[in-house]
Amino acid sequence: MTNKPSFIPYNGLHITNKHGLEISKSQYTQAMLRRSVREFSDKPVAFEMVKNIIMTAGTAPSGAHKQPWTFCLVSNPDIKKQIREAAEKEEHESYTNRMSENWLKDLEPIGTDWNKPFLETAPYLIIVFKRAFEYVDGEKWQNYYVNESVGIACGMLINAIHNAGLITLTHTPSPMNFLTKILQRSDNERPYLLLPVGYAAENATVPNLERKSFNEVCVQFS
Ligand code: IYR
Repeated sequence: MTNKPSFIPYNGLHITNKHGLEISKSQYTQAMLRRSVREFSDKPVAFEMVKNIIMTAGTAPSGAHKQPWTFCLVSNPDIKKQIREAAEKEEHESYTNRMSENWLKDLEPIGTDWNKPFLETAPYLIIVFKRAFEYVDGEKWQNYYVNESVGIACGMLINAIHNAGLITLTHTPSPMNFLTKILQRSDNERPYLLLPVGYAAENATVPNLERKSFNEVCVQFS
């Protein structure tokens, strides 16, 4: 590995203004159709499709280009079952004792509870781990902006899942240390997010939510 900068010509997309405007509109239209869906079909998903999706997420920018992420891809039914059982145990405790009254009230319109059947129904679970540091010749070497880097990669992952016609939701059992144990991760990796991936169940429903308008999310300084 060299530390000297080595630059090559930038070879991005070459798109005209007009076409760029059309593309941005159709991307927005497509993004508006993305929803967190909790009812999964057990219809199989091609491994190649999930592989492409994960590799797309891995193109995310990261602090000092350290790419501080590991995507654990689980399709093994025994491991999915172990994850479901452990997640539901934590979630049951959270919904019963840990979450505030306000928090539970905020979740009412979304209709979630401690039951997580999708952890077994979805053909794939992607468990994203952030890599806090690397071992280099047995020594700890810190990574940088790990939360930002992994957060961006997860956003790209979710978009890629949606663009391939699949569904997901961001499942955040808390605490999620059990994933380190079940997936036998090293101490430089910390669980970050769990994403079930698959097709929507027939007649799946989603909460009737509205998204903020442009003026609610953007303050312009022209
Ligand atoms: N982690 C729990 C609770 C939960 C919390 C929020 I904030 C949500 O937007 C949805 C769920 C769960 O996954 O059910």
